[in-house]
Amino acid sequence: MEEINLLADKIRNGDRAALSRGITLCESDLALHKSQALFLLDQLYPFTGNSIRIGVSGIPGAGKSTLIEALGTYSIDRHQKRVAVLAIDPSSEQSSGSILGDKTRMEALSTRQDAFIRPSPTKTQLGGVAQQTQTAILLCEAAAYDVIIVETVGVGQSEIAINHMVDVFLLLQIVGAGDDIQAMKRGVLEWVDMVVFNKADQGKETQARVEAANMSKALGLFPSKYAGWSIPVLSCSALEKTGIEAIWETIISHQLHLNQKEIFKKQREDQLNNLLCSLEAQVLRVFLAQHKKINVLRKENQLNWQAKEVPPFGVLEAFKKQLTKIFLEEE
Ligand SMILES: Nc1nc2c(ncn2[C@@H]2O[C@H](COP(=O)(O)OP(=O)(O)OP(=O)(O)O)[C@@H](O)[C@H]2O)c(=O)[nH]1
Ligand SMILES: [Mg+2]
Repeated sequence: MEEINLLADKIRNGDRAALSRGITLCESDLALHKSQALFLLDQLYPFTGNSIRIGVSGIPGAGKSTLIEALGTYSIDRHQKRVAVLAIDPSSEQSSGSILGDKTRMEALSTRQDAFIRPSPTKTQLGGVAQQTQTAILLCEAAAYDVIIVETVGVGQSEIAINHMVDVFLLLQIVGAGDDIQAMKRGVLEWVDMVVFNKADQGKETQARVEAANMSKALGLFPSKYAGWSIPVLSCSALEKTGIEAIWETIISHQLHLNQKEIFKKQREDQLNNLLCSLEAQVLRVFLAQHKKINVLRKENQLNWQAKEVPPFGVLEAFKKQLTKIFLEEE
């Protein structure tokens, strides 16, 4: 594991190529890489946790990437932050294609020395993109990025995943699109910490303020995620970079709120626990897939129902009993 120690040192020293290699290692399905990735994570774990983890969600074309670029550039220029951008693309779970794909290039931000941009992981057999994004967050923190922004397309499942890995979850709406109703219907608001109406430009500034005020009123009827936090609704133009400072300040006051209410520590523990459970399930799957006796049983069961000697679903019930027997014998 000497080379992994070296990789960990390089990541901590801000070597971007090493950080990319580390993230790729954590995305790999190879057994050797899996062990190396866990070792790497343990080397880096003491240096994680010192960032603001921000999730940005919204329908395709809402302007998520444009906003992340504006917010990232702002936090580098005005607050001397180092910014990492990651993406969760739920479509890559099903195919190796990616709907975020090239659109996550963020040209202006990507040229900055203090920014690191990583596109969505592609499909893997074991982990899933949520788990891979969580390990990428940890690696970026160890590399001293202090603002980590995760972009995801709003399609339900990915919003739940993102909610389990960030401190603040920002829902991006488009002025005039009537999304407020849509979002409420989908139950997304249960996860949201702040809402921003984007594209408040080209004569739509007033409309944006009206829609934000209306949504704010409607949100007052919803119970908020944390006691004492009423969901702020803002407006901005990611393109013209207006309203960015207010978004940043809201993120900071949300962070303060979590700290004051002592929610922050618990939430971070839950995030880690969530990741460990997902990695543990992966270890179990690999273990079971390689277990000789279990594999013999599975083959037998399959042959039996294919020969119509037993009903296919009843086989599973019998399988459960057979497994219990195997593990009792092994104890
Ligand atoms: N007028 C206006 N257009 C914007 C604004 N922000 C983004 N756009 C435009 O909206 C389009 C989509 O922007 P993106 O930032 O790629 O949107 P996205 O939400 O990341 O899209 P996906 O990654 O495909 O889900 C682009 O043509 C942007 O130029 C804005 O504030 N005002
Ligand atoms: Mg995008």
